[in-house]
Amino acid sequence: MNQSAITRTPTTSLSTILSRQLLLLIIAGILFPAPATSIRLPDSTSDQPLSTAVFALGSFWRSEPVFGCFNGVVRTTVGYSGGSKLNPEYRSLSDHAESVQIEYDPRVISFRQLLEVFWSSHDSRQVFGQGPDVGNQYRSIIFTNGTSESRLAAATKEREQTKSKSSIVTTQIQPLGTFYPAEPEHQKFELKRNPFLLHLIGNLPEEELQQSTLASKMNSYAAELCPQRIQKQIDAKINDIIRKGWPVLREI
Ligand code: MHO
Repeated sequence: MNQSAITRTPTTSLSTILSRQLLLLIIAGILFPAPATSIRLPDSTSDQPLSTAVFALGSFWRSEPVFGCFNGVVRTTVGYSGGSKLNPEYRSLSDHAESVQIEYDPRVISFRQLLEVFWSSHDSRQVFGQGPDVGNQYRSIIFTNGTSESRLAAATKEREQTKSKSSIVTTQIQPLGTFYPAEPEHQKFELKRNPFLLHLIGNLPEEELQQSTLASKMNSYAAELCPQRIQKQIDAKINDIIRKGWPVLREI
């Protein structure tokens, strides 16, 4: 995992592409009227058992795209965890934190690598908040499954703390209790703000969108949080699709 790849310099490519989206939608509407524009292609899911990790690192609208683009990440879901309230909801999450659940193939990406993404993607020293989002629901937490994950989490937290003694790393480490998936409008939030990209992957219905690996990646792309190399690859694919006039992106 290349950490520097995680911190991307902004590119204008996505905005250039998006400025052409209106035109494309018009062309697509002419070439592929309503039924044909919602062609749906199932993701190829592997038969291998997946592992699950859950992290809290501020607003889950952003936490989800932080992880969604990495190879080996099969699915991301936002939700609530870390508290005691049963069946929390966005407007009444009580003592829970906004969290992201990552289902991943451990042969491709490890918990250790996900931890590195976690540490490099937020400010673990801000007390109960991330940037302007302040409050208990935005606290930083690593949820663990078992002792080896707890040890690894603790070791990386210690390492983070030794980087500077002038403030405290506030990240909590706790065994994962229940993860409650959030309401649909919070899932793939960045992707849903972008009708062009939704259209490009075939206007998947909600359940398919939530299961889709491609949607997780495109959610990261929409947030411009894919590693730069992948962000550029997707730019190129989209440009190619625009040139050919075929509006469905099957894979990255
Ligand atoms: N700063 C965000 C927080 C949203 S969140 C999912 C906002 O626009 O309200 O908690």
